[in-house]
Amino acid sequence: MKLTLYEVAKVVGAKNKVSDFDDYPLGNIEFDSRKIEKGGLFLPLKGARDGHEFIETAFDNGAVATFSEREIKGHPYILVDDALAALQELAAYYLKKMRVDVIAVTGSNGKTTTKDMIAAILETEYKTYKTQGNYNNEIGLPYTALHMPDDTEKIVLEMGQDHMGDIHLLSSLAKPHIAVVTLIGEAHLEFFGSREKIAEGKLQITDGMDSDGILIAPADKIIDAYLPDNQKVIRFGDGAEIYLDNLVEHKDSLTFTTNVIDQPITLPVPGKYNATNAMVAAYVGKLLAVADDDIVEALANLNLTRNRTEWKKAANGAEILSDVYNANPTAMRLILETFSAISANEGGKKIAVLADMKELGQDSVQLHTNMITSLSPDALDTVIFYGEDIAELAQLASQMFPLGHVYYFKKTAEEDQLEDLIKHVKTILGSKDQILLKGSNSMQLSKVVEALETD
Ligand code: 2GN
Repeated sequence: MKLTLYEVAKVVGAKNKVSDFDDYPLGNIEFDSRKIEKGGLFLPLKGARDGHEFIETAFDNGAVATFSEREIKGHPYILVDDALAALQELAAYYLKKMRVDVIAVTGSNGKTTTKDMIAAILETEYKTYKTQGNYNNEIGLPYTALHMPDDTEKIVLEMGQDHMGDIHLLSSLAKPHIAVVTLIGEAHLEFFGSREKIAEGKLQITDGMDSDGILIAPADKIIDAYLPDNQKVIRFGDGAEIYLDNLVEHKDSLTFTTNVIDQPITLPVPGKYNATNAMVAAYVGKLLAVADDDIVEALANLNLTRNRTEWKKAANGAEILSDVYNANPTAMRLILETFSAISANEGGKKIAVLADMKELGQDSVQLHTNMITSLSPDALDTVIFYGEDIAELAQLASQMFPLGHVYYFKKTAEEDQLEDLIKHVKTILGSKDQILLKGSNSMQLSKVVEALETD
């Protein structure tokens, strides 16, 4: 990170004496004390637990300084009113200071794919960085910006929305030059009540753009009312400025032509929506002067990130919210609240499958049992637990839910009941149901997702 402690203190308006800080370069900024490395800067956030409780651990792990919302003794710190606001101010400053070109992507489905495609294309010509995992919220996006390599020229940032105004904040912070809106999704899977509201929220992606900004958006009438009048707008889809005109689907790939580029494009993945996403990504490549051959080659060799927080479809029609990437108490609490807030389908159940979060240290069992306050029998029909440290949470939940609505499957060094879990989920999962899966990557819930997707 090309920032000194003094510079950080100045940018965020430290309330303690800035001149006390040495002018040395900082290592990475982290809010998870497990990730701090030598020279790092710790950022205590209020997650499922208050990050201030972990300041000592951060210094044990090599931090040189921390942000803090209260005075602390014995370590260098930057006193601020609001650590999250400080992170956001710092990220906005850093993007500007490093003069990187920002490409922002939002949309209900396919934003991750589109982001990966754009990054793959830009990488052929520029030093490119992109959002990792699901770091697309008010914490993840500034974190991403502060983690880009020093020589980054283009940054592709995914912007997610859970509430109205989220994208406004992210766009104002990142100030994109090019913004892409993929699809406007189904209302029942989001928390905005209507597709209009979803569209309105997503179109806030232009709020931080200058007049030289370019918006790329679907030819979906629903967004017409929210289009900016001071930026260039390019629509895509049937009858729009950019479109697909010859799509051939194969089992594991597809080929298409589009008016964006003179050569046919082949993608190593199936699905028509992927062709649309690739066409949009190719257009971004053209805007940024990437050669046609490079665009075609980047798309042909695409490596997509799998198993992120995204809605998928089970073979029987059930909706799967798969989130098997991030495992920390905050992320589990957030996804449970998100899943609990959406309405069930008519005649459908809501089922949660929760597995162990790894590397939580000596407090692990406690950090799992704390999740009980995010489990409500009003919002969830059935909860299935899998792992070892999560067993006590399963016990607590079984006292709260009606009989037969809580299940526990073991995974210890001696015994692994994953296959039994898969069989059980298949027997109870109806075609109208919605199912959430969440746990550490190493718990292999992705196998459950795959099993449900394939039959
Ligand atoms: O949802 S997130 O994962 N998010 C990241 C940004 O992009 C979008 C997704 C997320 C994670 C968010 Cl939004 C916010 C936070 Cl604050 C976090 C997060 O990392 N939360 C974490 C904890 C909480 N609450 S990480 C973490 C690790 N920690 C336990 C609590 C916790 C491990 C730990 C355990 C014991 C000790 C120290 C650390 C210990 N120290 N014990 N004794 N001394």
